[in-house]
This record gives sequence, structure tokens and C-alpha cells, in this order.
Amino acid sequence: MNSGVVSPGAGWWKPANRSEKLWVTIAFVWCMVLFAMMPFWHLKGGQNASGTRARVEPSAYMARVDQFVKDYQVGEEMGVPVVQPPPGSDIYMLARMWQWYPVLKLKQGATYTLHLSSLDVNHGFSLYPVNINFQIVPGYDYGLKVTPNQAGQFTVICNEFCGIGHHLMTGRVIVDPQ
Ligand SMILES: [Cu+2]
Repeated sequence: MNSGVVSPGAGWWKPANRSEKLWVTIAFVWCMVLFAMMPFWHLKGGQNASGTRARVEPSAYMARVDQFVKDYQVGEEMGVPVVQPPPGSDIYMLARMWQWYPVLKLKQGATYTLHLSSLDVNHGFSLYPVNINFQIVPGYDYGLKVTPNQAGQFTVICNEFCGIGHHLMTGRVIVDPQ
């Protein structure tokens, strides 16, 4: 009798069946295809955002955002400043429990460098309804080249659970038509 401690006698195994070998080969080839897709989508698919990253102290990032708001504020929406930066400029949005700050007012067709960072914990930047998602990590400034191609009002929601007020964490991006 065989058990965990008593090994079976010699010759207990049979070589893999031809169809089994075939499936192992297909599975392996498919793994390689998916593996190759990662760099492919990065370069060709526009799926993974290419941008700059830099370390930043949360307080230093806050200072940049404050300066940005001071320079370009044009209004206020529910206590949050509405900021209209000139096309081509560096624009800032910060995530913190539980707010996206400030509201951005952009121009359709203009290119901006959007900086994102968090002041406290991980948050998830999710632009609704266009389905652009980005992980926001404290201590890092992510600079993304963005060109809004549709006008309208977009909502930023947080898709990374960040505490009791997570579901209240919504922001706004307004894109004015050309
Ligand atoms: Cu959240």
C-alpha cells in the first residue's frame, strides 16, 4: 500500500498522453503571448500611462497645489476652488481623505501636464465616465500628459478604499468646448 511515507513501487507512472502534452504546449504559448502583450500595450495601446514620476514630500506637494490655486482660481464649488490654468501648463490635483482638490477647468484639445499625488494614504484616481484609472501614492508626484478630447463635466472618484469617508470622495474636472 502507498501512503505519504511509503512510496509506490517502480513504474507507477505513465508518460503524459499526447493531448495532455498538446494542452501544456498551448497553455505555455498563450502565457508567452500575454507576456509579450504587456510591453506591446504599453507602447502601442495607450493603455498604460507614460509619464514622469518624482519623489515629493506631501507638504512640498501641498505648497505647489496652493500656489497653483492662488495663481489660477476663477471660482468655487461647494467650498473647493475652481482653477482654470492656461493651456500647456502644469496642473495639479491632490488626493486626501476624503477630497480631490481643486476642481480643474480645462480647455478641450489643449495639452496639460497633470500632476497627481496624495497627502496621506493611497487613493485611486478614476475619471468617470471615461474610465481612466491611476493609483495615487503619497510621496510620489506623477506627471501625466493629458489632452482632453471631449467637452463636458467629469467626475473623479476614488477607487481605492481609503477609510470611512471613501464613498464621499468625489472631485470634478470641467472641460470647456474648443
Ligand atoms: Cu478612497
